[in-house]
Amino acid sequence: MNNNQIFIFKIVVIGDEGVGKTSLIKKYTQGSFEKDYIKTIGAQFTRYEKEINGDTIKLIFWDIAGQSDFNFLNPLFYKESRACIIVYSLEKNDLGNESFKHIENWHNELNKYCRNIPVILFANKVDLVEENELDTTKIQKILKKQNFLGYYITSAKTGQDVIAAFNTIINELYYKFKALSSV
Ligand code: G3D
Ligand code: MG
Repeated sequence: MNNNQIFIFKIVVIGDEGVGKTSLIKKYTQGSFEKDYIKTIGAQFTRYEKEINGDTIKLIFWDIAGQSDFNFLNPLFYKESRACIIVYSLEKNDLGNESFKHIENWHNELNKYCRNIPVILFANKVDLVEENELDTTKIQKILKKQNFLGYYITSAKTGQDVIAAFNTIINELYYKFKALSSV
């Protein structure tokens, strides 16, 4: 099999303002990234490259710059996304509660523009709560209902599970497109 292939994946990172989207991308890309901002769409994108089995994976993470809710995102934001990360915050306050409630809204919005792309859920800011007191049945329920690929409990602050979480969705894409490219 040819192992010098290049794959380019656009991944959109969505969720309420303040849940940690930008911090998570920053943590994952560890400073070795290229960042840019598209004013007309209100989005920023971060380029990052990694290697899997000798293949080059060029990643472009899109996230919303500043305030934007699920009703006001430009369709161009979602265009040709290969995967989606929905982030909410575990904080026990309005931001945390609202961001969990809005997961479905974000997912519905995504589905208007991207059909059948893998979606993974990040429950972020775990450093602010007692992890052993977390009610994961609530997460399991939404996972099943929305048919998400899976979920990770993360902290952009401590770095907990951030790399594993991103790698799961990236590996999913890589093995899918690698298989397609070799038929
Ligand atoms: P957004 O891009 O989703 O809007 P940001 O969110 O990445 O800008 O994060 C919003 C605030 O939450 C930031 O604080 C950031 O430092 C903080 N934050 C993000 N992730 C975590 C986390 O996992 N744990 C903790 N404790 N804080 C987090 P400021 O104060 O800079 O606004
Ligand atoms: Mg941000």
